[in-house]
Amino acid sequence: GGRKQSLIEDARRERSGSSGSPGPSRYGDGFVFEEKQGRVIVNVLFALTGGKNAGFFKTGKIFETFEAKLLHIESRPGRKLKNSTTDLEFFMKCEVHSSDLDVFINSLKRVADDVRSIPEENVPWFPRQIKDLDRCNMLITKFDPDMDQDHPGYNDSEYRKRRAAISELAFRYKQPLLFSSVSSSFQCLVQLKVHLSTLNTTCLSSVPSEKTGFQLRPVAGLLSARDFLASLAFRVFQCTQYIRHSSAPMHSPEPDCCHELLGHIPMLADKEFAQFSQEIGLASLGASDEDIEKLSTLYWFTVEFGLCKQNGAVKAYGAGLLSSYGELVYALSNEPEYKPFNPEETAVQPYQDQTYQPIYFVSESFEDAKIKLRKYSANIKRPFAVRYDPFTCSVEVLDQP
Ligand code: HBI
Ligand code: NLE
Ligand code: FE
Repeated sequence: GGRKQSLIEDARRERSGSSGSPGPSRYGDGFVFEEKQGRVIVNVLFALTGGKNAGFFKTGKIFETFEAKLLHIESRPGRKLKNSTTDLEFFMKCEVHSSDLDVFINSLKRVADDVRSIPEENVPWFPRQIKDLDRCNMLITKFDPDMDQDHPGYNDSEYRKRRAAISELAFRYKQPLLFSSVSSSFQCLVQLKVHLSTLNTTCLSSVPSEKTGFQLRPVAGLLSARDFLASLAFRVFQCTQYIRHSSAPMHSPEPDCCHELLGHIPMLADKEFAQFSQEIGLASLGASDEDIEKLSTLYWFTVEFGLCKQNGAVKAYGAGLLSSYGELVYALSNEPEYKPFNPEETAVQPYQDQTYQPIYFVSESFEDAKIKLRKYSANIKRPFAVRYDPFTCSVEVLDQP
């Protein structure tokens, strides 16, 4: 798993075990598919190996024959299968006659490899237990020093090598069964051989964990908003370990350990703030893509770039401001636009993540922001409610249909 993945979140994490939509009929692989007027929506995954690129057109023929209505298609470079390397992997969401489903899948198996069919889920997968966070590893390809020519580290091969090594450590990280800040920090220090230019954030995990129970977990880079927010529900903060390029210290569009250390970690050691963060996380579990987008915008304008009144003066509390001297000065300069924090309005404010924000939202107090956010979250439509059980570090799902 891991790396720059997608293929619709790895086919919703390969349908993650027990949860799922109850349906009237059972097909092929033992999966249950939802049937509507004789048709089913199915996610088909397959791979093409050994230069068999013509295979793609053969699969197309099969879609045509079975009158499969294509709803979505994605591809990505292949990975290692048992003994061969696949050239490309495909994900196709389509609608077929339910009576054709088995033959349709079997036909695909004749022209492609590793064919799997997975029913469409009506609730997106989400982690139920803290160890499920090992699967919340979908990275976004953005601000990547290897791919983005504008990245300040693009022409610095030493920097890129170091980043790759640090990423590798984060990819291999597994949630410990019993969290111990001492042992995990020790392990990381040994693995990293204490590279002076790469401050290790895991060894600082004990700071918030002693105050609020928040844990820091190493992550290789920018995660999808869904995975990033889901971790917060478990009081786990996905923390980058690498440092920004020395040529651009005042502002970086991507998170780095300066941002985590100066911005997030002190805030997560605050009880009120930790709760605020966890509540955004809990609200995100199983939410629709639209609601995830809104929650992540709210996160952006509060946790990252929030301003707040204190004794009548406007102060910055957002981590993105605390870690960027350039933007901090700008945000408090009266030059940008300021609006009162109001979740309904803030959630749909377009934002950009390349440079300074043109607009900031100001809360009356931190308490006020928390109350407003809680009200907003309660209105997000989900067919169930969630509750976090701190004793088992798991999410209880209540009144599921
Ligand atoms: N991933 N690692 C990491 N760190 C973040 O701060 C982060 C992220 N993914 C998305 C994200 N922040 C925000 O832009 C919101 O969308 C949640
Ligand atoms: N712009 C911030 C900084 O330079 O520290 C990082 C923001 C990460 C979202
Ligand atoms: Fe951040």
